[in-house]
Amino acid sequence: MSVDTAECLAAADHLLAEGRVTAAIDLLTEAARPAENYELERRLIEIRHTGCTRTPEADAPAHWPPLHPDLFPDCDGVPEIDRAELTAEAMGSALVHHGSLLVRGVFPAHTAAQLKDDTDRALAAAAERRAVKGKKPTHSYFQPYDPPGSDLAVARAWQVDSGSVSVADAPRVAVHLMDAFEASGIVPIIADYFGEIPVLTGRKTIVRKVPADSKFEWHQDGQFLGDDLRVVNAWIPVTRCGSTAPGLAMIPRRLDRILSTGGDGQAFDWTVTPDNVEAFTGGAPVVYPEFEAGDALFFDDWLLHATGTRPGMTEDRYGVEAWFFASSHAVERWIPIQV
Ligand SMILES: O=C(O)CCC(=O)C(=O)O
Repeated sequence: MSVDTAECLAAADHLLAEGRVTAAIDLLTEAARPAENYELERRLIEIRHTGCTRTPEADAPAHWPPLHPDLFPDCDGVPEIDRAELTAEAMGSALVHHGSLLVRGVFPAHTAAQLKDDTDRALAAAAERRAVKGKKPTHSYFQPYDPPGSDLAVARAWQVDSGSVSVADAPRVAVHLMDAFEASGIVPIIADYFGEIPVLTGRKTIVRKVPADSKFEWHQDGQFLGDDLRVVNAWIPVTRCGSTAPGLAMIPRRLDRILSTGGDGQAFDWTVTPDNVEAFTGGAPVVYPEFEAGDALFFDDWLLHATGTRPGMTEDRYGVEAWFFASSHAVERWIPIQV
């Protein structure tokens, strides 16, 4: 450990002792940004988790979801706006009346390219770690994080095998992703939408490489995220998708319940059969939006969706899935982290 690293860690601890969590995060982020530094990056994850600022439940909005008029009354697909038009009202209106909101241009091209590269590095570091027998190496791009209350350990191998890494396990990726969110300006909008401080889930916020021939599995994330949720997912492909690479297949509707799951031929107990989808939605058309790198789809626990694999697709898709929770309703096992 270099002297600078030791000094930075000590300075951050000093700030934490004074209760200044955000200042400690800012200090370590500034120090970690220029070059890989495992000690600083890893400490950042710990502080973001253990020091996470939360809104007390008594101060959270009494009513959920927030009430908004339908700002997209003529839209019978997915409402779509540009980043400059994004407001908490647009988000709330689209989610509650249409199930999701597509926002163009949330991450610029250079950020998308960096996160794609980060994904490859994180997956390579995870593979490298698995191949090492005996004492495992520490690595900025992959280091399992298993705080009390988390059960990421049970999902990790499956997750990595399917091309995903949680940001809680990828300390350097977390630095880049937090910078990307800061530059995008979406966190204050999500805070406005929640009416309180948001946190990210370190476990279900992931970078992912989705193969061209991925399985198509209908699901709603509310099936497994928990009960009494106040969440929004920023689903952000960092490569173009929807035509030659799988984007997202979805029913562009606000649903009001979690559909029954399991059944013949389903790989997981949280997926919904195509017959059930058809029966429940009355045969509503499935949409497959096309995305440029850096566009975002915002949706919540109710949206019925699947990886949008279609015959003839030839390219993989890279992307970020970032689940924000209203901090008063954060769920411990999903590893809340300050954003
Ligand atoms: O990225 C994908 O292909 C699937 C995403 C998904 O299922 C989700 O965000 O819940």
